[in-house]
Amino acid sequence: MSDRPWWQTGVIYQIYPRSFADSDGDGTGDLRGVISRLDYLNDGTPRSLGVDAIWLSPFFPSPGFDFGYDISDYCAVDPLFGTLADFDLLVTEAHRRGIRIILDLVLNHTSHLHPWFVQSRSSMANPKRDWYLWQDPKGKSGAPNNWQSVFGGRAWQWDPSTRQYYYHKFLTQQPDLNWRNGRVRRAMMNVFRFWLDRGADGFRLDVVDGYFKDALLRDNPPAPGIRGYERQKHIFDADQPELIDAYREIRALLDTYGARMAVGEVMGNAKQAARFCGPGLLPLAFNFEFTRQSWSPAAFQNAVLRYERLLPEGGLPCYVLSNHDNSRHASRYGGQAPEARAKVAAAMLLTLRGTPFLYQGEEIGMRDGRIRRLEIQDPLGKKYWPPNAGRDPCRTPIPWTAGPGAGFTSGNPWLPLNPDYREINVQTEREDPDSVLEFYRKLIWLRKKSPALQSGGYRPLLSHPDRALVYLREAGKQTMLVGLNFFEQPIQLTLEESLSPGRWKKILSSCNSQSDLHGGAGKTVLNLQPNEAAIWTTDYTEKSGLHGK
Ligand code: TEU
Repeated sequence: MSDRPWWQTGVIYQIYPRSFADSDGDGTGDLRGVISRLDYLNDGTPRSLGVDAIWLSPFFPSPGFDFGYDISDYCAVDPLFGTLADFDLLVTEAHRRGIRIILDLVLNHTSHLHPWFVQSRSSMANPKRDWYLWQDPKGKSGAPNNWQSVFGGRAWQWDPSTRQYYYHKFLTQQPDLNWRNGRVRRAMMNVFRFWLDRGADGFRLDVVDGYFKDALLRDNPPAPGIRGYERQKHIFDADQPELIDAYREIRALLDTYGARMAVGEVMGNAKQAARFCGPGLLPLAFNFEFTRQSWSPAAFQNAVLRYERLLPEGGLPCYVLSNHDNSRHASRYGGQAPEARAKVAAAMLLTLRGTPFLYQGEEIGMRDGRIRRLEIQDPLGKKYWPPNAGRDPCRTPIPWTAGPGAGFTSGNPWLPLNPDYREINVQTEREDPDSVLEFYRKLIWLRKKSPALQSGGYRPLLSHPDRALVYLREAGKQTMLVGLNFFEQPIQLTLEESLSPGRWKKILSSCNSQSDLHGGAGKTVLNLQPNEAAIWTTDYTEKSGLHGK
């Protein structure tokens, strides 16, 4: 249907392998578990979810202090998740189904047990010393500057053996690499090549705006915030000018392999994310604004309008509602009818302009799990409990069935199953035509058939921004009208903008309502049921296939 690259038209699904599917009964998910669930993700028929690519959180060798985001070997598979042969099989089986594979490259830092760091810390004369950021003590505190770790405390660790500090943006077990060292940069490019040569279709780049730090290591200025890291403006420990050249080098390398992509995890704000993506730079960059919004149509409308203005020509939005670092949006937005809100959120994510990323479990309306103190695994939770249980609640195992181990494992799951897994699980929802899962499935398959939803223009209808999100998606002769009611009451809107003449057939509704519209000169009255997500089109001919079944 489209001559655009797959990452501009497809739907991408994040898999956190540890919690997705366990094939060997050790209580932890693995690559063979992912293979066993590929038909669920996309078997080429509308019975499957229909996603176009999967992003796998790290499965590389790691001591696991940060659950795989502390890597000790970039070019292997941790035995916990399987073998390189399992990865090769996953690529083969996924590609056979038209599913592309995106790997999670953590290139800002390694594990402290990576051989590079072990050598670097062994002596000041070691050839790898300058692969990391070492500094002499300074001033009273000793730390070279005021930089803070994202995980709390100073970002400098004293190493008594060589009597210097090393920099770590995250845990002390995650020393930052020195990207200004050409050997480091070449080693990073070789990591890309290793996985591209094995068939990877793209990469999610962890902390992509953190690779370079100020050469003079200047103190960050203060900022109003609640704790350490948030109390600074991150103008010297991230977001350095050299990033652009590095992104150009990465993009050029990807382009030599054809149709390969990268999506940057930008810790900064939407303005920085917009700056990093576009022609010649990162193909995509996450905009995390949706994870920070209240449940309000105006809040989402403003975030979208702002971002559409910020993006460079050719830049594509990349919104997410949930991921492995944030509370699940079905819990965040809750409300009296969480399933209904989950469907409205899904319709927004899957019909706005851009490439949508889904997080495993959101398609069944999965909530955050309940973690007792003794069950906490995440270092953030261990450090800040109570009240912060860390990220474990959004990382609990996927419930596939209501049966033993929720179909996730035959062993003892590494995190507790959600208490509601007997009601909220894939099998139960596949048998319920009104489930969240069925609505995601219909949306994704509708999106596949609609050039307007996949890659059309975006035109907001702003008559009632505080009451509903209403917008058009247009491509050629096809126009889709999306209406999202965020409230528990029915609403009636009179659209100031006139709709093209003719009958606008409602082809999808999250509550199966049938109210069609009639366009033409003058104003159109649009009705939405409580918490209803609805899509209309005038292009509902058999040819278009837009019948929403
Ligand atoms: O996260 C970077 C980031 O933004 C997180 O520090 C986030 O703020 C934190 O998880 C609190 O919610 C990436 C990975 O997604 C995260 O899982 C890793 O812990 C982190 O980098 C270090 O690699």
